[in-house]
Amino acid sequence: MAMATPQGTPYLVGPVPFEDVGGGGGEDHIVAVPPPEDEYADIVSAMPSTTMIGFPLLRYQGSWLLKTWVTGVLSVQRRFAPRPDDVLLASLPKCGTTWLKSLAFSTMARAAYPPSAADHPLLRLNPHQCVPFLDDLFSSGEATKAVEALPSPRLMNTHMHHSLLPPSVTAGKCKIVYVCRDPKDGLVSMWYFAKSIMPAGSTYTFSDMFEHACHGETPNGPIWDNILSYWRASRAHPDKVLFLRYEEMLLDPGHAVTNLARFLGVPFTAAEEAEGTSADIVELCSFKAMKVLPANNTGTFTMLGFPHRSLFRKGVAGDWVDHMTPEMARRFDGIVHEKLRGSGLTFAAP
Ligand code: PAP
Repeated sequence: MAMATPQGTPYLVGPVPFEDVGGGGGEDHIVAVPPPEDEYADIVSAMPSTTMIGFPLLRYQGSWLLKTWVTGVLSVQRRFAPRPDDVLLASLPKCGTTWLKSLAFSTMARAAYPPSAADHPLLRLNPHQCVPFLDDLFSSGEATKAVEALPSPRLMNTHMHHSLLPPSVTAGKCKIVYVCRDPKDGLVSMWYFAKSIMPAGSTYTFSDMFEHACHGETPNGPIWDNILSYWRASRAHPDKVLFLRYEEMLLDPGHAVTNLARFLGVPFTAAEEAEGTSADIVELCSFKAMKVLPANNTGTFTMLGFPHRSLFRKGVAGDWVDHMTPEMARRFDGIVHEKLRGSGLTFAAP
């Protein structure tokens, strides 16, 4: 968004689509230059490892990280310099990241990009091209600079546990919005995502992935630790960490957007309410509207080589019923229930 200083010089106000201001190069911005592997080689080589769906996972500070994101996470911990007006979106993979990116971007940037405008960035760009993903980008010095050069307020996202974030972030320097989803549906979503990039002839099954998940071995898992880390932070600092639930957002997206805007310090004005701005945001970011856009149903991300359309599969709650036996669901619910015991957070009763 271009504004004018009192002297008349134009300057940018964020959030602006990352793609438009230096994250450029289309999907290729994801891997701009080789990662600084040498710098972290000793730390990385000491990390315990496993493999899930053919992807190497490394254990770091209590979390399982996709090997491809490890150098980025280490760089975020050492180099990310938060600004007071930064907003960090956080989630487990496959739990509502894309939707939250769309909603937060269109809410924060609505003065520059009215949600009903025919040239809204989300009509031509994938939400991931608008909001930079730190864990991957920070593995590249060039991409790190692009994030640093973004105009304030910046909007970014991470899959890291809250406990892995740099102390400057967790000390409340910036606001964090976390979206959590029934872990069973997250697993089903991950399965379809994995299938879209699995090598032909792979014998890996949903049951194999389920076993890994029961042992906490999923990207950014254990699932319960990732969720709990943000749940506790939101309870301790409700003004700094907002905890959203995907299922509640589906039930009442209008309420979710109003709540989000208020938390981010940009509540809808009476005039905006009268004009239906929040409803326009809900519509712009709805699964139905986003799924049919060329930016979302054609093309492939360089990162992990997955197709854009894999991010828009069904967008519903409860799809696990068609993929897990009642026994699997009971077992997984039981594990999660035990891990969350005493936290005040619950999913389905086991
Ligand atoms: P990511 O972590 O790789 O970015 P993420 O966006 O968190 O993925 O998860 C994708 C899920 O969000 C998909 O769920 P499904 O497989 O169960 O269908 C996808 O359909 C859902 N999703 C994406 N956009 C929306 C949206 N606008 N509204 C509701 N759900 C959405």
